[in-house]
Amino acid sequence: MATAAAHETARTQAYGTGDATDTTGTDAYETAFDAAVAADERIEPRDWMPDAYRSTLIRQIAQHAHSEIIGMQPEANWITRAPSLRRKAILMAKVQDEAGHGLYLYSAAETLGTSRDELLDKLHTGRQKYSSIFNYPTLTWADVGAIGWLVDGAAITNQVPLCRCSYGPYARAMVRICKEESFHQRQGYELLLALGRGTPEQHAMAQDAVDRWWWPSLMMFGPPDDESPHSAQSMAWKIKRHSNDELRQRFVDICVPQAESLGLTLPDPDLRWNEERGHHDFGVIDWAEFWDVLKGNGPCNEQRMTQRRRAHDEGAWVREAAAAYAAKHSGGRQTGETGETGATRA
Ligand code: FAQ
Repeated sequence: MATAAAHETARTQAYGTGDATDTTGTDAYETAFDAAVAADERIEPRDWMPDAYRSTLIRQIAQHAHSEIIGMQPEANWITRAPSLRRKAILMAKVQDEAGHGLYLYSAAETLGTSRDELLDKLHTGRQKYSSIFNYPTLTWADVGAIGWLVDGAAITNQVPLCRCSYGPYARAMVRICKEESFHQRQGYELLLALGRGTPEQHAMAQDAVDRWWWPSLMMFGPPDDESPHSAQSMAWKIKRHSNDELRQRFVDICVPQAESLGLTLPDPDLRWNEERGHHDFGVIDWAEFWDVLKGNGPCNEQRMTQRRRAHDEGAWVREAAAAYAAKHSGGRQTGETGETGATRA
């Protein structure tokens, strides 16, 4: 672990030269980068960083952003069929929040020298992924509750440590995202609680949703540690703070008492408290299913991508209008304050 003083010296030597193109200083740059990571400081967009650090971040942040916008689809499926005005308003707000998360994350990725257009193109052409979880269907209203409780719950467990990610823009985006995800998790829990305490049919519907979403939620954390090619390096760079298996275990431990309070059963006969480990043991995850979903063979992969490409094409006029508006108003900004620009901004 570098001391703060050592880090400061290395940083000044590297960044203080002011010439980022000076390749003779690469070692000093690298030393400063390593020292900043070791000292738990944030790497910022203009700081020097190894190419592989940059590309790992672009891969992870882009996949995360894509997950947020594709994740709007399964829940949006229920907006028109929400059982009350209150539930509908909540669900619409949640789905809009996911779009917002996508925007923060695409913006964070853009600070690394890529563009949103490029990232979306990679999503649409299958060169970048989105989370496996969104390839499962939402068959009943209870699925909205199960997504909130389990999927948002898993997302928070994974993402709270990302608020301490070494890359500043990603870490800062995660702070707000986690606050909103926390509200999403609670709405799902409250929805399932209402169904669980409802009629026998409603209880059965809630149980069926939990039965279908439990295992895919555990897969969200990624492959087991010994099959996770990126974890070791990402943890060394402090992009990831915990391994996939550590976070999965944390999630299971959180969910067990919550399921009991809901009066619902987690669909795993091997789930039991292990006194020695101080954690719950749980059954074997079907990793063949996980890899198959990643290959595009999940129940909804095709539907999600078709819908995404269609939405992108249908949104072309919005992007053109926004670009025309920005071009028109950038003139006002450069030449000082025009009445119209001022009024628009107010
Ligand atoms: N799905 O070596 P690792 C949400 C891939 S947001 C698909 O372990 P890494 C909010 C991985 O990319 C949910 N692919 O990789 C919401 C890699 O592929 P590659 C999204 C997966 O990056 C709620 C390969 O497997 N959250 O839910 C998955 O170190 C409700 C090897 O894996 C994030 O993205 C997967 N589940 O760790 C929205 C969080 N897991 O490049 C709407 C940020 C792994 O070798 C409604 N991301 N892969 O071909 C992360 O924390 C990490 O990227 C992990 C994977 C933990 C997902």
